[in-house]
Amino acid sequence: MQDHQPGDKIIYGACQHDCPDNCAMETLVRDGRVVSVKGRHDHPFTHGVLCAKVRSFEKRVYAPDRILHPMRRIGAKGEGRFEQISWDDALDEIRDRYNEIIEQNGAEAILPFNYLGSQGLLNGMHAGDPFFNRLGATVGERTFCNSGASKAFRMVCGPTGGLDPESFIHSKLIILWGINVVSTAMHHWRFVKEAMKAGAKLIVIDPLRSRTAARADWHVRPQPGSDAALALGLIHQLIETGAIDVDYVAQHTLGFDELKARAAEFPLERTAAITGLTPDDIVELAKVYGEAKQSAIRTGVALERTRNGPDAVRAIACLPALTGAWRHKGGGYFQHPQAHFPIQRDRLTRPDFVEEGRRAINLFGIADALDAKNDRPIKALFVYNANPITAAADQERTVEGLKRDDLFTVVSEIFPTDATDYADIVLPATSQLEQLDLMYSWGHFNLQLNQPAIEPLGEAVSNTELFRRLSARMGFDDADLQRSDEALLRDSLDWNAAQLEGCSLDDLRENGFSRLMVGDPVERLPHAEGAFPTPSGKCEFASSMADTGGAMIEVYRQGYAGSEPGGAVDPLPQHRGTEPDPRHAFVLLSPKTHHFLNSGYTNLAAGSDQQPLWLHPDDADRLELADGDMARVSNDRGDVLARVRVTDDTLPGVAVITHGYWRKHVGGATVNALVSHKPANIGRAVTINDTRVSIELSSK
Ligand SMILES: Nc1nc2c(c(=O)[nH]1)N[C@H]1C(S)=C(S)[C@@H](COP(=O)(O)OP(=O)(O)OC[C@H]3O[C@@H](n4cnc5c(=O)[nH]c(N)nc54)[C@H](O)[C@@H]3O)O[C@H]1N2
Ligand SMILES: Nc1nc2c(c(=O)[nH]1)N[C@H]1C(S)=C(S)[C@@H](COP(=O)(O)OP(=O)(O)OC[C@H]3O[C@@H](n4cnc5c(=O)[nH]c(N)nc54)[C@H](O)[C@@H]3O)O[C@H]1N2
Ligand SMILES: [Mo]
Repeated sequence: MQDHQPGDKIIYGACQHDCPDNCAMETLVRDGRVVSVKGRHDHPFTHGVLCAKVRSFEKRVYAPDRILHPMRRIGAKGEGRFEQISWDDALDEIRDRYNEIIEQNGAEAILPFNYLGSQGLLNGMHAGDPFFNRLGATVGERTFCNSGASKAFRMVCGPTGGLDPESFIHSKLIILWGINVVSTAMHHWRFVKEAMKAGAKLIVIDPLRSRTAARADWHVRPQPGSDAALALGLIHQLIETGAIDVDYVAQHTLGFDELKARAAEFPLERTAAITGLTPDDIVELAKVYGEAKQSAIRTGVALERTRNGPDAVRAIACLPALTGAWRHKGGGYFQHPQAHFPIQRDRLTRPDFVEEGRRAINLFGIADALDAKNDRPIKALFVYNANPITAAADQERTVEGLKRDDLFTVVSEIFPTDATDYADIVLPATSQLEQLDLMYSWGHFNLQLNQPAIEPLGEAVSNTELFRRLSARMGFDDADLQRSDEALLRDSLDWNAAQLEGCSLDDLRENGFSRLMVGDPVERLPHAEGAFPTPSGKCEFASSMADTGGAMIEVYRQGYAGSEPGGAVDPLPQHRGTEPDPRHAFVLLSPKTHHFLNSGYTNLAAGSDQQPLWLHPDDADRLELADGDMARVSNDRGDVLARVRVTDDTLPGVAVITHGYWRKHVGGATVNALVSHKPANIGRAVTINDTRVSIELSSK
């Protein structure tokens, strides 16, 4: 324990990172400096524990490589050489260049690239939306994460938070499906462990032996992208063996006969052939799931990342309604609780500034937009809360685009990333300890206020302040563009919503967090009596939202998760097969790295100068590659050098390079040089886990 001294202050906050857990933090401040950052023990979900990354958050805040002043490029693009300039000069230059571009090419030649570097309601994804919408910029469509899975889930169950992650303690069977909870949602693990201590069985369904899979009672290892077939095969077995809750199905579901017919296309042998599992495994899995009525399923974002991914989520979402698991404590499915947070996205984004027909560009495919050969290439790129080089597809083409002399790039950042190296102007951003924010969570049902613990370092500004400054400099007079952080706090949620009964900003200032009024985490049975928030009020096995690909759920033009109608999709889940590519022997997965947060912390973590390549021993033998060899991993899009780790943590034919490494650390391309922008049919989700590659010994 840190000794407290007179004058010390404890400030309540909440982690900003793009992670479901959204930890409650307390910062000890002495003489205006952070002494330590700890987890709050009284938080019902995160319980005083911070992850390995955030435990030393003060090191991140005071890191020597923090960007603290505005800078102008003096070297070539990519070199990363800058001179310090004043905020005034930086804002003037941006205004002048934007006005020039608007005059010559139109405002749609300007594109914001942003995502969830901060996931605060103030400083996160929407911080710049009103500014860019007012400017007339192209709308950046952000489908990096969960946009397919959340729509798929909603097409079946509607916008419901589903099973409370805290009520997993009551489960007798827990299935963690395509999620590595121990690394990516570690605070949920405590609840899973508690259930296991009380006798629950844990099944992990994952091609890889992740940290979570290694702790399972049973690790089921299907081929990547085969989960829709597996879930449909399970549905077929459940129906065939009479393991379904006939009464629940009759009262609370829609389209059982159609689902039954679809599932009949997945008899044992076919399901086994597609998934690589044995028929016995599939029979056993259906038996265990059918028998355990108190069965909880959680899926990760990873499950959506193939062309079959969203349909896998749809098929899985049918399971707890078929067995009637929703009737029982600890029974059901947890996908995403966001629907319960009464976020007023229209107030945050001002979609009314966007006229009909405004261009929208999917940011995962930014390489196309930056391509000089594009009919209407982007002339100005504004990056904040994101890193287009590490997050998006087609890294080499993205980098080529960023080198264009006629592209004016501004990057607002905390650290000198690969992306800042290509900026014309770099702007310094505050860390979470230097800013006010309101945090929702995508892993539990608590709202949290993050209060600033210290003054901004150097000349860093929060994203809200950044866009106030830019709006003023552009001469925009709409009052919303000058909203104070306090006004934004009030606007960001519907404070009169039932979920916020008894919760006010004053309470949050005092206590830091408040659980949403969505029922007791232990007693709560959200769908015991059906009551699904779908058009039919039922769990829709055959979705009534299929004619718009689920897009009707997100009709607002907020550049969020695919706002254009998605086009009709099959009302029922289907396994749509994989596209064979005979030229490349390996499927490449790029899951999260335990010690990074996407591409964050990479500069602070040891050993981030080499990307690991996991290879199964059979493949390593065949390719004559040994542990520690440098391998060249390649396809049409690029080449990546990575250090071989021979391990049966992966399957034969499945190679792995974990996500988040920086080009400048590894001295070349990172994994996104190999992935393509090929959106899935639902939510235009990314399909990065369909990537195919060849592997050979590198001469380097
Ligand atoms: N430590 C850490 N935590 C993080 C992050 C981080 O970078 N680092 N990132 C945060 C973010 S933005 C997100 S979206 C979440 C993601 O959280 P997760 O979805 O848990 O993330 P991943 O590690 O990408 O994937 C989890 C597992 O899915 C498996 N998988 C991949 N493809 C398939 C498939 O087709 N079928 C099945 N059954 N399994 C598959 C992978 O092998 C992997 O072990 O994590 C958040 N938390
Ligand atoms: N191959 C592969 N590609 C992937 C994924 C994968 O697993 N594999 N995951 C996908 C997923 S799930 C996601 S969510 C995306 C993540 O993509 P991004 O959201 O782009 O995530 P990061 O790469 O971490 O970049 C966030 C940047 O924001 C900066 N930042 C943080 N807070 C602030 C702030 O308050 N202000 C400003 N101005 N900047 C800030 C951080 O320093 C960091 O450099 O990547 C996607 N791409
Ligand atoms: Mo994500």
